[in-house]
Order: sequence, then C-alpha cells, then structure tokens
Amino acid sequence: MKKEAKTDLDALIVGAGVAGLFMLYRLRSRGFKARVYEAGGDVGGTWYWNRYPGARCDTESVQYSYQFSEELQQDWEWSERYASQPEILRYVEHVAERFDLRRDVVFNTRIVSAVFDEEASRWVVETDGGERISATFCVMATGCLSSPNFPAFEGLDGFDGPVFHTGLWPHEKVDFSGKRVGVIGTGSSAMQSIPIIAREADDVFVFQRTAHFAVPAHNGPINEERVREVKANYPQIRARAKRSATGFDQTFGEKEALKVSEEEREREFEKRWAHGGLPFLSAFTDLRYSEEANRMAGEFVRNKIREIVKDPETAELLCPTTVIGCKRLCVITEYFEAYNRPNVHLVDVSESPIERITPEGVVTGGRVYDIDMLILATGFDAMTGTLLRIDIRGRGGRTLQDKWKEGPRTYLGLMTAGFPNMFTITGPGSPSVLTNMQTSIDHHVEWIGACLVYLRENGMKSIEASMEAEDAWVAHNNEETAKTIRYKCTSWYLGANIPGKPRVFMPYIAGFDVYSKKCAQIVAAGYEGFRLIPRETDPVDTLVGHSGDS
Ligand code: N01
Repeated sequence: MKKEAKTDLDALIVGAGVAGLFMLYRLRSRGFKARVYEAGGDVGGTWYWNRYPGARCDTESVQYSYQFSEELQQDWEWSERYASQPEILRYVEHVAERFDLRRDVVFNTRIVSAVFDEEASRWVVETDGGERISATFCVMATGCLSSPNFPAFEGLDGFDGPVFHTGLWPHEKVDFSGKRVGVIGTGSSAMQSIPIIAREADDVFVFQRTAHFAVPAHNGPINEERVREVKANYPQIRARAKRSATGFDQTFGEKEALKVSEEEREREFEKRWAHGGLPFLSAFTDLRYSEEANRMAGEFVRNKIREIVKDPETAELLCPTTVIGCKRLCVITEYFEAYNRPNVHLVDVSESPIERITPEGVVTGGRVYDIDMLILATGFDAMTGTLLRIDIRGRGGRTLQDKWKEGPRTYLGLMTAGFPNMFTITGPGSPSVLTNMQTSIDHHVEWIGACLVYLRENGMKSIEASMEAEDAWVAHNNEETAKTIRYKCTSWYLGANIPGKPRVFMPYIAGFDVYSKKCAQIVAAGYEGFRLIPRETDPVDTLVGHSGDS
C-alpha cells in the first residue's frame, strides 16, 4: 500500500543546482514553506555531476554568478576569468552554507513521479525511496543538460576497461598515465577534456562524427582591475545583461557582415577572436539569418584551425562545415593545439560510424582501436530528457510524455497547459540555453516567486497556462526559429542528437530582452494567458504560503 503523503509544503522543488537553490532561497524569503529534493549527494547540479578534467564555464565568472545578494557578489572572489568546475562548485556550496539552504534539501533522493490531485489542487510527488509528499506547487529546477546521453553502442557492456561519461564523472581523480584513452564526441565537454587528458595519457583517440565550431576562451587569472570595476558597477552590469538578447553584458555588432568591406569584416572577427568566448557570434547582426554572412564567419574560424593544426589532413577534418552557432559554439583552451601532439589521434567516424565496442576497444571503418579506457563525451537528452523521465501526470491523469510526444509545448517555457501549479525553470520555450544561464535562472526564479506572492495576495489556489496562450506561444516560437538558420543542423537544441526524439527547436530564439519584456507585460495584464482559480471556502487546506515578509 502507498504511504500517506506528507502535506506540509507550499512548494516542492526538484533539483539543488544553481536554479533550485535560488528558488528555495526566494520562496523562503517570501514566507513560503519549500523543500528541495536532489538526486545527487550535495548541491551543485551541473557542477556536481560534470567533474571531468578541464570542465569550466564559458560564461565569464563575474557574470556567471547570483545577483540576489549584493553582499555575496561583493564578497566572493573569483580566481580566473572563466571559473573551473571545482571553483564554481565551491561557490555554490558557499551559497548553500551562507544562506543556510541545506537544511531544506533532501539529498540522494530522486523524484520518480508527480501527480496532480485535482480535488485537493496539490501535487503528490513520490521519491525513489517510496516517500510521498504533497505540495501546492511543484517547481522543476531540473536543468537543461542533466540527462546524460548513452548511445546504444553494441558491446559497450563488454568493454574490458573503465567507461566514463563526462556528465557523470567520478568524484575520485581518474589516472590517465600510461593509458590509451578513447574519447567519443567532439562537443564542449570533449574539447575541454581532451587537451588535459592528452598531457597525461600515452595516447588519446578522438572519435569525431561532426566537427564542431570553437573559439578560444583566452582564460587566465582574473584581472584585478576588471574585478574592481565590475564590483563597483554590478547594478549597471546586471541591468545591461538583462536588456541584452543573450543575457550577457557584452558588445553587440550593429552592422551586417554583408554590408561592410572585407577588411572591416576580418578586423571585427579578429577583434572578437582575440577577446575570446561566445560574443564572437554577435560580431554582426546577420550571422544568424544570412547563410552567406554565416559562411564568412565560419571560414574565418576554419582558417584559424588551418593555421593552428600542423597536419593539413587533420586540420581539414577538424574544420566544421555546418552553420556556425547552429550547434552550440564551444569555447576552448588549446583544443586544436592538442592535435599537434604526437599522442593525439583524430579518428573520423562521419562516413563509417562506430560499429561496436569490443573488450579491447572501438571498431570503426573495419579497424579496432585498442584502448584501455573509454570516455563518452556524448552529451545529453537536453531540455526535456530529465522532465520526461519523471512520471508527471496533470489534469485527467494525462502524462507529460503523452502531451509532449511531438515535442515540448509550453507557455513562456514556464508552464504547460493541463499541469496547474507546476513551473519549469528555464524550460523549453524560454531563452535558457541561448543565454547566460544565470540571467535566465534569475529571471525565472524571480518571476515564479512574485507569481506565488500574487496568488496568495489575491486569494488564488492555482495558476495554469491556457491552451490558447500555449498554442500561440508555440506558434510564435516556431516563427521566430524559422527566421534564423540556427536550426539547420543536427544539434541538441533540436533534439536531433537523440534517436527518435521529435525535432523541435526547443529554446526561444528571439532574445532574452524580448522575452523578459513579454513576461513582464503578461504579468502587468493580470497574468494574461494564465487561468487563475480562486480558493474555495475552506482556506486551511488550500492556503498558499504562511507569512508574507516580502
Ligand atoms: O555534448 P554535445 P557536450 N557516435 O551534445 C557525439 C554544455 N556544456 O557534453 O555532433 C559518435 O555538444 C556528437 O556527435 P555529433 C554546452 O551547452 C557547456 O559536449 O552529434 N559520436 C558530439 O560530438 C554544450 O553544448 C560547457 O555528430 C557521437 C558529442 O558526442 C552542452 O553542454 C562545457 C555519438 C556530443 O556533444 C553539451 O556538450 C560542457 C555516436 N553515436 C558542456 N553520439 C561550458 O560551459 C553522440 N556523439 C564550457
């Protein structure tokens, strides 16, 4: 028999990463009783799981940080321009400690189902340990890249050596010395780890199916003067980030690549290459609309690869042929240089896919590559994978799996019709992965926090996206995507990395600035497109929140 559900919570939050922790803090500060359930053994989310060598953020550390506490942003000292995984994890742990968050987090506990009880207007959530908890609201802070993708390689289980996935890296140091290491994949995780592994291993075999675009990070110790300047101007920096399309405080090119001279174009690309990082894609306004402009940016990067990689054949294999920005742009440190080492071998599997894994190694093109250790840098079932692994049932018992079988459908990426009082932080249909995640997380957490206060103050027991608003939002998303050329490749943005997953471009592409304005207008219009249902006569059962210290 099922255990009786505990009913003491206003909000249950799934995930103790950057988003879930802030959601907990914000709801607490607004007088709600909230608790987080986390599958991992501690806080950190992405930064808890992705411990592979070389893991670091490709958003500058001073911008990849919380903004809800002025004291926190003044006190914390980053050591590098782009912080490494251990440093970011220390930061998240510090936040958990400083704001006493862990007392409301249940670790090592996976949520396996969430069922909406229509009569009580509450979510009944079940853990993998069989505990049932009931809460008025359920907030999915499950991350966009949190379900590792394990391709179904025949024979993988029979491989003689250890197999690691970059997104589920062990806590202990992995020793590569004297080893022949195989790495499958050439996305961000592979590009960050390969140069580090190559320093230690005897040989590294990189199995590349598609060459990905990458630009240098130019990482290094943080510039003290820049830190002083940032700390003195944080409010302005955060405000500029919020007004930008990417959620970054950065410079945006205002001209079209096709309308400037070749010299000016090259100068701008060079300037951005020298600066490093994702702002390369903002060099010109037409890079995401015009195939020709995009090809020019792509050719600039290809020429850089040809300059760096000494062996011309390897260099050509490493030159991507896709639209730049179509797959997530990678930000690298000495990745292409690694191929100048005699112990790094690029294996092209674009024409002849990996056939199988034998106890000795990887078979492709009729040859066995003998290795001692295999690393799957094969990415994630992005944006929907984690949500769809939970048995989520809304009104009428309809499952989310059924509702999203042809791709995710949301209103603003915050809610999905038929699933009242359930929110997704940086869900599909919101700018999320196309932006500085911290800016998007901050925005969603504040939006949800304010929404719950509104419901409490206005005697509402529930909020739900209307089907009409959701349909219109999905149509709008599709129209905005169709204006660009960023859906024209097999990217995880599109679900194309997972066999059988519907091909729908999942993040909202029109920009964080446009999106956040729409969200604000919708609130100002009394939560337009949402259905708000008033509390019934007995307020005790359905009471939203306790005290209001907001
Ligand atoms: O995963 P990916 P990732 N046979 O999906 C290949 C964020 N992130 O973990 O391109 C052979 O990008 C696949 O090949 P293909 C960031 O948003 C951020 O590297 O599909 N190969 C691809 O090369 C990033 O985009 C940071 O042809 C197979 C690779 O595996 C996202 O996470 C750092 C295969 C997967 O690349 C995911 O990055 C790390 C098969 N059967 C990650 N299946 C920073 O902040 C898959 N592949 C810097």
